[in-house]
Amino acid sequence: MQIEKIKIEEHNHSLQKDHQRRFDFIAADVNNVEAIIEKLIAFQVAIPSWALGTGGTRFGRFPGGGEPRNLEEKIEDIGLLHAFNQSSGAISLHIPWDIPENATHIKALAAQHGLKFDAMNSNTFQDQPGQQLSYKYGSLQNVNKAIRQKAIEHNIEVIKYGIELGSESLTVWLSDGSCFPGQLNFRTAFQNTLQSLEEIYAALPANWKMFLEYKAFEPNFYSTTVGDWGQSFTYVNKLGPKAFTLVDLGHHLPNANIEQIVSLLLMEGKLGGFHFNDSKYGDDDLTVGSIKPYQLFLIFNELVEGMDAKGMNHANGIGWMIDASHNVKDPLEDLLQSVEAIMLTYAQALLVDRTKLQAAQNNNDVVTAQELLQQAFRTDTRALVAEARLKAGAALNPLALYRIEKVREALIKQRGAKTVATGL
Ligand code: LRH
Ligand code: MN
Repeated sequence: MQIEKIKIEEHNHSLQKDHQRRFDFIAADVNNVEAIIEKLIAFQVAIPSWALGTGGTRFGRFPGGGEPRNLEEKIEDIGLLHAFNQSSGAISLHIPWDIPENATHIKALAAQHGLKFDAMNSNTFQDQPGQQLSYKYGSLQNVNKAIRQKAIEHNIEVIKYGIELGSESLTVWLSDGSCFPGQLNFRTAFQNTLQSLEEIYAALPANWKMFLEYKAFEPNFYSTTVGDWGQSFTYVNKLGPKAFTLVDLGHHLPNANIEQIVSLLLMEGKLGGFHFNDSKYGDDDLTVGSIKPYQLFLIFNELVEGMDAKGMNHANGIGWMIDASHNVKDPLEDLLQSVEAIMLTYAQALLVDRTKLQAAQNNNDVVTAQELLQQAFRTDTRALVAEARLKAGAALNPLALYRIEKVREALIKQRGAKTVATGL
């Protein structure tokens, strides 16, 4: 399904007057509004290929209908999102859930929808049908060298798919760890994992990056071999200049200060990418900004401050990706909401008066420093983000237009009510 340009123009025309009033109101208080709009237009968030279906939990899955049945339809769905907001211009594939049988065809189809291929994701956390060398006790950490070798070869195969598609990065998330004390020798697990990652690292093309994603727990519930930022940071420093740490917001222990982690990884030049989502308890993979919007703002505040301090380009200095799953909402509506939350929060972080903040910090003027951040967080940036969409040829209100155009109904009519997408 595609959305015609005329539908977007008619929608924008119907909302233009209201939008202009709101935009003029906020623009009056923002001194570099054009520069901010340009940054918002350039900022693209990669959509995970595994989050286009109604995911589930071990307790149940409730497909909502019209889910993509293959990689082509997944690319169409992400193309649709991008047509609505012009901020979702990349797709992140997960192998083997989304093997591009005909890479040339898939690459051309994505280009038709204005999509690039962001990080490729390997999968050594599931055994494939008939797999003899099981990952039950881990993959790159496994005490069995043949199993480690199998996992290394899988990652190198994923890099090959990525090269064919024009991707330039590999995300490695390992479920490896242990469920009980005594089950694992932590040092041996670390050394096996490092040696295995070194073989994968050696297979990276010169212009590629490796993102090592950490996670505190699940599916292992006593230890995880890449369990926190410190462990990931240790690995990527030992691996070399093409290895970076990936921060998935849902992979932290309760009350972790993620914005401080982000600030230090950026300072060390080892922050490679993000998996944006939100959570209240564990790795809940909920809609971005739906539970802890102020934490998301504080993270973007550190990102803008840290990237400017290093002269990094906001749009392509770091891998911006969503990693969410949808149990009760339409996946496309949920992804539209997540992209919107990311754009609104990035805009708020761009509004922070950094000169005044630095002065307040240097004078230990805690109240002024706090007020400067909260002033930006309490600024309604919806009209700024909408103006960026308008200028980029997208919809002023993507979610409203998605509903008006009855997109899900059309997808159910086209694909059926019982289709189930590969992925989580
Ligand atoms: C692990 C994770 C990882 C993906 C998977 C789908 O929890 O965040 O990024 O491979 O979700
Ligand atoms: Mn993730």
